[in-house]
Amino acid sequence: MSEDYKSMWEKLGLDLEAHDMLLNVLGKGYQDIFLSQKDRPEGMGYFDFVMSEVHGLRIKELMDEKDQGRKIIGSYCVFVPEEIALAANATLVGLCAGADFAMEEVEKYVPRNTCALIKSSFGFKLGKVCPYLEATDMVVGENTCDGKKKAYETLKDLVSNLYVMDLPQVKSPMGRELLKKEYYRFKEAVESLTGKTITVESLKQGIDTVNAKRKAIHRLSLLRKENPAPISGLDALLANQVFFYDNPKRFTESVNKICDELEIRIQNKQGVFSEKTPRVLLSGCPMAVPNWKLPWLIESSGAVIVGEESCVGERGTRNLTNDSGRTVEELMEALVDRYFKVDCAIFTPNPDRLSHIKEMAKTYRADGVIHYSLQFCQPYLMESMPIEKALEDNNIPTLRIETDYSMEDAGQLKTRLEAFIEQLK
Ligand code: BJ8
Repeated sequence: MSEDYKSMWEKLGLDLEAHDMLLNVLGKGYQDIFLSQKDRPEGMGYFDFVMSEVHGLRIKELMDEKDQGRKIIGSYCVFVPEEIALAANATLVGLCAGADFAMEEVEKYVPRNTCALIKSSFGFKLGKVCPYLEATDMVVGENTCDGKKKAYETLKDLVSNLYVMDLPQVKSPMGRELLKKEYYRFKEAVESLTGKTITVESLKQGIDTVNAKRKAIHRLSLLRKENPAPISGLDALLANQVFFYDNPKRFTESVNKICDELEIRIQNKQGVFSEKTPRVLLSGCPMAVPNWKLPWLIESSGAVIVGEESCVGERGTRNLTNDSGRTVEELMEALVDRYFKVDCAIFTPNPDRLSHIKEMAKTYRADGVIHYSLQFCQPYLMESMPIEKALEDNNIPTLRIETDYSMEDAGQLKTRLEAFIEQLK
């Protein structure tokens, strides 16, 4: 990394030594997990570049945007509408929370038995290693699971610009009304942060930009239904992860470029795994960068992942927003409609999620489903049991995995995965 970046990180208040350590681990992990794969699409070169510059060039771009008066908003959840941020001349970035960091310090703030994702968000702040978090003008937390809601009460003392969005827990007319009120409150907060009033044109443009990103991901997903699989699950997951922090227009172009290449691969029957490779659908908690453990273990145990039923995946991207509204109010209604369909496990009851898993298993021709929950994540752990039962009743073999970010259980997981994959064969 160049000296320029060092001074940028210093200005952002990062702990340079700890940050170097993180980048080294990240670089080594990326090398071992991604770059060692065979026959990757050439278009993945773009994502390799993005990852190599994830704390460099992209942060520099964000800092340049800030110099020009644009605001940066960080988010931990797919319920935070990027369309509203873009419409008010702000950039929305996902805050990763996909690795353990400064755990001893973290456990002074949250109990040991808190999910790894929440702990990681504290670790990145306390360890001073996340330039995205430090570059933000506003960080949005959301009242989703109990862990997150309570954690934000503590995080607000560590992150001075934390804004908390309330979210419904039930898909009722009252729940929809709450979401609508919260989106209007968020719109006002963003407008007052940027000093820019959202107009019909700017909101429509924000909607179209995010829809284009989602459409590109839909195109990529549909190509994964082919056999042999034209792209690995790891590479597709990476595209879904980069979705959250790359420049939206550039991201859309890059994903479409990969799709052009994959279409040619499909015509030539060229896959990354043989036609006989068992195909699995991964379902459950979101996998934030650099949480690649489980997909890596699955694909190095002889299966290919053909879809992700996850917020870093199809749960987050599946629906588009209707952009035909002619007033700000109509467009806001369309946003509420779109986001209210997200079937996160914090909702009760949550039957749409099961239907979606079944539908995905069929569309992507999966031979089985691997349900992934982070340890101590009550919503997804609770849902995993009835989901397993319902899928098995439908003759869809299912494996339930509960894990965290450490590599301690890698050997044990691999043994279970190999046995499951053997069964799929
Ligand atoms: S819409 S899934 S991104 S809340 S893993 S912190 S649920 S205890 S992340 Fe999520 Fe929004 Fe829902 Fe999606 Fe809690 Fe579970 Fe931890 Fe989780």
